[in-house]
This record gives sequence, C-alpha cells and structure tokens, in this order.
Amino acid sequence: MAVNGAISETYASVLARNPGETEFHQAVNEVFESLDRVLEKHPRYVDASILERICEPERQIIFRVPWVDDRGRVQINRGFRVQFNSALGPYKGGLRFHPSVLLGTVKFLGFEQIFKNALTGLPIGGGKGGSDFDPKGKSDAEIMRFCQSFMTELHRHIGEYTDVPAGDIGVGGREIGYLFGQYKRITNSYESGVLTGKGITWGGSLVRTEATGYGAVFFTQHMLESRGLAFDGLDVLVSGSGNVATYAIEKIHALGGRVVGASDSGGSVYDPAGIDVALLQDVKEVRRARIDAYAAERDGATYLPGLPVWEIAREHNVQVALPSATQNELDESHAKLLIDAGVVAVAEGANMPTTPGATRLLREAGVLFAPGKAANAGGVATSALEMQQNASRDSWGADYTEARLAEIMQGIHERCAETADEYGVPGDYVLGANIAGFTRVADAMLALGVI
Ligand code: NDP
Ligand code: 2IT
Repeated sequence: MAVNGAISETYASVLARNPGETEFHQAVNEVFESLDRVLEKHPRYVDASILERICEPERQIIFRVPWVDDRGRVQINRGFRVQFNSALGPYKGGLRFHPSVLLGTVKFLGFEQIFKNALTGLPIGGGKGGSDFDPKGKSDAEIMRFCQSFMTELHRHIGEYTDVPAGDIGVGGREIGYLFGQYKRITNSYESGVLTGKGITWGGSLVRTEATGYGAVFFTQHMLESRGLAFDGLDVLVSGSGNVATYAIEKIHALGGRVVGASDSGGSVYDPAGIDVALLQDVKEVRRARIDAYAAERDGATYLPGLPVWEIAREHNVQVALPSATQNELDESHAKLLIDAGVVAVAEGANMPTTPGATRLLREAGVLFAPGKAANAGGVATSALEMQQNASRDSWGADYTEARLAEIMQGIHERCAETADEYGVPGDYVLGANIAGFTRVADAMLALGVI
C-alpha cells in the first residue's frame, strides 16, 4: 500500500476505534506526521502493519478505587494502567493523579512514552497509568488510603520484569512511598524494582527527583550550542511549579540563566530578579500552598491571577521557554508572544504542552523546538538507572548518576540531530525524535514476530 494511504487509513481507524479520545488522537497524529519519509525508505514497516500494531495498546486495565475519606464517607475513583508496548523492555511510565484524567489521557501519555523510552537507548517499554483522584486539599491520611486502595488492585498487573510505574502529575515521593509500602505488604517481598522514584533510604536513586528538569535543561543546552549560544545571561520562562519546573529552574540558574516567571493552575508569578527556588519549594512542596503565596513573600515579585506564564513575554524579552506543567498549555497566541519577545529555544518539559498550531508557528519562525519525548526523557532514563541499581543491589553517588543523566541527554540530542540530518531536515528535532524513536521500536517489533 502507498505510504500516504497507509498513514491516513491507520489514522482514520484510530479515530473510529477510539472515539472522543482527543489527546490520544493528537499524540498519534503528531507521530504519524513525521513518518512518511521513514516508511518510504523502509516499506517493511508498512508490510508488517507496524503502524496499526503500535497504536493498539497490548493491554488496558481500568478498575474501581474505593476509599474512605476523613469524614467516614466512601469515595469512588477510577484507576487506569495502559500497558502500551513491551518490545524493548518491561512497560515503564508514570502514574498521574489529577481530576482531568480519562482513558484517552492515559493512552496519549502511554503512546508518547513508547517513543521517549526508545530514544533513551535503555531497555524499557512504554506504559502509563493514573486516576481521576484529585490530591488537592486531601489530608496525608486520605492520600495514603487512596494509594493503598489503588495498589490493592494494581499490584497484580505490575512487577520488576512486567511493568514498572513511577510518578507524574500529582504523584511524587509521598505517593510512591504509600504505593510501594502497600505492594510490599500484599506481595510479602521487597521487590525494589517494581516502582521508581522511591526514597533514597528504601531503594531510590539519587538525582531521580531532579532528573526530568535537569535533563530538559541539558537538552536545551545542546540545542543552544548548535547555534553558538549558552544559558549564561539568557532570560527564561518556565510554566508550572511542580517537580519538572522546580529542578529545571534550579539548573538554569546554575548555568547562569535567569528564570523570570513560573506558574501553577491558578496563575503566574513574575519575578524579574529570578525565581528563588528554595522559597518556591517551601511554598509548593512543603506547605503544599498556591504560587500566589510565593509572590506575597518575595520582594519585587508580582502575582498574575488566572494568567499563563507566557503573558510575561508581553513586557519582558525572553530567549528560552520551557513549558513544564501540562498538555496543550501553550497555544498559538502564546507562541506569537514568545516569538515577538525574541525566543530562540522552546523545550517541552511537560508531555505535549505545545498545541500543534503553536508548534508549527515556532518551527516556521526558526525557533529551536525540542519535543517532550526528547527533552523530558531524563526522568524516565534516570528511572531506568534506578532499576539498574535495584537489580544489582547497589546505590550510586550523586555525581556519577548526574553524569550518566547528562551523557544520556547528550546521546538523545545526537540521535535526534543525526536522524534529522539523515532524513534531509537538519535541525528538525520533532522529525528526528519521532523517526529515531519509531524505528527503534519498530525494528524490535519486527524481530519479535506477530505477537
Ligand atoms: P507536578 O504535579 O509536580 O506539577 C505539575 C505542575 O503543573 C503544577 O505546578 C500544577 O499546578 C501544574 N498543572 C498541572 N495540571 C495543570 C493544568 N491542568 N493547568 C495548569 N497547570 C497545571 O507534576 P510534574 O512536574 O511531575 O509534571 C509536569 C509535566 O511534566 C507533566 O506533563 C508530566 O507528564 C511531565 N513529565 C513529568 C516527569 C516526571 O518525572 N515527573 C517526567 C517527564 C514528563 P497546580 O499545583 O495548580 O496543580
Ligand atoms: O512522563 C514521564 O516520562 C514520567 N512521568 C516519568 C516516567 C518514569 O517511569 O520515570
């Protein structure tokens, strides 16, 4: 079948068979748009129906999560785990706890994860999970009871050699602790490699907490270097103020850049002196408060209620932007603001934060653009390093682990850049990432036969 026919027919079938799952459709379309060249060159992928197979999760698990709140009332949430592709290794990917989570959300994230994990060069397949549970405003005891109930079902589907979840939005060290504790109790085994993002004293890896943010900054550094630039002296906007955003800001400051804005779902802060990471962490992570508390306590900072961080680009020139909150948070109007403010590089710390229209505008304007599956792969890569440490019953030092992360991010940058060159689109990291990730998984799927 002609390549374009294969792509459009498979996409039509994805739409028809997964109705209403708009984020999943978007993620599939973004990958498919990059594949015509590779399918022309290697028709064996079309002959073996790799496109159809790669869009169909190997297994999807949906379950009821009952728990009792502090007032003694029974609450019901929905749990998901989508085990998307295990051609390269056990399913690997985070768990998201957020009220917006639907099956289509988990499928978009799981689909992205297949290619991201492939790009790391490490032996991990792709999966994702989560729940529509909203952690905001819940007590520690409620979070614990929810996590225990969630794991009471999930435990039968995961394992060191099967499927290894980790954190994502709403799931950090606290939640991984409760999840791991319940898994350990139910299975009566200390199977460290079943979850990543664990605490340092109970099987976690140094640098895993920081890895996604640091990795996104390392990737951006390599992109900037390709144009003879460096972070030193550049002004930056980072959206979000969670795990990814916090450590991205910390590393940008260490490299001499200045992050003048950050945000949460309620609004943004403009801080022309540069975000104070210790204060931000105290507000968001320790007190679990909102980002307006940061602005109230920080001299010279302003709170912009209800506004995305990109609005800061109206008044303040910025050279780099790292959308690090959630999907579709940077649209065409924001892209125009950034382009007018002089942005030279945009790297997706979050998964699919840039809308397709905004991505097109940025790429047409010649802005260096790193897709999430390349730029934010440092988190899952360091999860794989955590699995290595667990498997060898070892724990590595911080400098060594960060050096491994830096090396992996350099490798991903090279893989994307070289693939873009090979396919005649130099500097196109979107095509480079999609093609390099796809071919690695597709070749393994061919080798393993029709399974
Ligand atoms: P966190 O829960 O630590 O932080 C999420 C941040 O994004 C918070 O500031 C949150 O604001 C904001 N946010 C979440 N949802 C929305 C929304 N619907 N609208 C506006 N703001 C929102 O999550 P992470 O930092 O871990 O994850 C951020 C992104 O990075 C996600 O896309 C995730 O998939 C991706 N990612 C995470 C990795 C990791 O290792 N943690 C690895 C690779 C990618 P508020 O506090 O108000 O909710
Ligand atoms: O989107 C992601 O890559 C993550 N949330 C991290 C997954 C992981 O297994 O560390």
